[in-house]
Amino acid sequence: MIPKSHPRYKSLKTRELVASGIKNGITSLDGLMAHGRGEAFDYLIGEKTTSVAKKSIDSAAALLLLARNPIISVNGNAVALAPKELAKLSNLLDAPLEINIFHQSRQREINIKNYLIKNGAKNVLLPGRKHKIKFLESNRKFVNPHGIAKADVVFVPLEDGDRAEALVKNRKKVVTIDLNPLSRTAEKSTIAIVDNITRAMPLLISQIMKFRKLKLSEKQLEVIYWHHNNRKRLEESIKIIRKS
Ligand code: PTJ
Repeated sequence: MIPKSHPRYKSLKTRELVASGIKNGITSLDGLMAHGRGEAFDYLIGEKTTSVAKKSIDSAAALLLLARNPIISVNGNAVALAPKELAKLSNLLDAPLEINIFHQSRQREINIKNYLIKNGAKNVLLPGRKHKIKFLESNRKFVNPHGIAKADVVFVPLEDGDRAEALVKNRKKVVTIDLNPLSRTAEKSTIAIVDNITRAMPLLISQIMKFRKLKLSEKQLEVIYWHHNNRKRLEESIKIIRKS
């Protein structure tokens, strides 16, 4: 048991989630390394949601509300770290969750699906084996014809750069959460939220709820979205790291 008084309590509890994900057949072993990489960048941004990330969350909320066919693409790390929040976002937007993993395993896809349903998800899609997106060779090319294939906006936390780039080339708008502002995912995405998925997801959900409550028009949402300059936000995040 990790004592609450431990100075790195939060970080160690988050690690535990990834480790449990592996034990439960949700997360790949490689996911541990991806998590370690994320931890290093989290340390550098001060382990808190920066003002820059908050602005990107606003833009992402606006874009997701503007989407005609939004989809939430999930992998083994994202689901281990934020299962309830991913389910909540899916139900809130009426957007399916589509499982899309890099390290191929049908059994893991099924485990992820069951885990999301257990955490409140109502609409979970598995990738098809016939439908593919263009410009991608890995297992991530397989998509569901009712999900990513027809989506205009793909929300995909903790992505790999190849796929973010391929999705954009397939004319999708891509929203990601990635702690590394230097990653190709962050660079290629339409909107990159440089934050930990565990902190950004609740904020994104509450921002969407706030915009809904305010009954913002499409025009007003478009203004918020068009205000986003991904390159500038990444540069601002890098500045924060330099200062720290
Ligand atoms: O379940 P699978 O098979 O699809 O595998 C998933 C992983 C994440 C292992 C796979 O997509 C992968 O190898 O990813 P990468 O290329 O290592 O990229 C992971 C990115 O996520 C890195 O840029 C990390 O900085 C970032 N990251 C890691 N943990 C977090 C994070 N970003 C936000 N929150 C985190 N907790």
